[in-house]
Amino acid sequence: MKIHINGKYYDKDEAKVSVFDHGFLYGDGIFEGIRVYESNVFKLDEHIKRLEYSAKAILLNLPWSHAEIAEAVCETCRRSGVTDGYIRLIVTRGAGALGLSPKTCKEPQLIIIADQIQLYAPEIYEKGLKIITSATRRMGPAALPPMIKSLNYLNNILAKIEAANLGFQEAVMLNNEGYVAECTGDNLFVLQGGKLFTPPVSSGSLTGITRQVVLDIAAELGVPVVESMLTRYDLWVAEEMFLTGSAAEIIGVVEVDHRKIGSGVAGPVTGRFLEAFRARVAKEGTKL
Ligand code: PXG
Repeated sequence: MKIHINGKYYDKDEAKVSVFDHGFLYGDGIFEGIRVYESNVFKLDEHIKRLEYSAKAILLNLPWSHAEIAEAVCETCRRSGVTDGYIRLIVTRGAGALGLSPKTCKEPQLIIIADQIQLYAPEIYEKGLKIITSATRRMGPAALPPMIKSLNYLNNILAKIEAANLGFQEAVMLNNEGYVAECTGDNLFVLQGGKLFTPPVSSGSLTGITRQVVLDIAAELGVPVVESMLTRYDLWVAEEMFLTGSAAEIIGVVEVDHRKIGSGVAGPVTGRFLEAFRARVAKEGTKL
């Protein structure tokens, strides 16, 4: 494995950032989680675009062009021998003096790791996930816009811990108004009356790239999609439900807050979307 840090490649044990990096001290930074399938980096341009938007939103000037970042991602995969896996791309504010102000941080750090990820055991994709709603609300756009994929994940981590403490692997997070936003690391879809429903990004969720792929697949399959505010009730009575994310891909949900969803196994529409998704990732993407 070779890790990219600002244009240089290091062995795993040699890849280090300063303890004065504001990414470490304050969570002052942004990231992307990207997948590579059969030597194709999936939706690389979309991920870099979102990274650029995140950077703009936190007033961090990226000293690298879109093309340079794309090449660095591919080169990290090549040097790490990763043809199928997970790419973690991080941009931190860089090392500076103690204190919140980013003014003393002169050089942002671009870190790229290519490795493996398995969020859920393979059988969960057939059996489906059981999840709960967490009492921890999703941070709202007035505090920290959830569209920014920032290094501040404590909000989501607290919800994840809450779920784990109750024996569940994932949690639904509501926004401040009590509408469904998303899960801790995934967007969410429900099927009702032949239509897919998903909270709009304005509910306070990440502009998920897998979410967009699902919208594209829905158009292709002729399944209508409605982006509307959802309540917990809408989840409880859903015919099917699934989560989407670069790490989780498309995973069926079979129980929410102890209410069985559909027949209690991952539903047929979920299956069709997962199949269509797998067909896309195998052939689309930026060639290494
Ligand atoms: N919401 C949140 C809060 C996320 O963090 C998604 C939705 C799905 O977005 P994408 O663009 O991936 O479809 C995410 C992304 C991990 C991991 O290490 C988490 C994500 C992606 C990759 C890895 O747990 N979440």
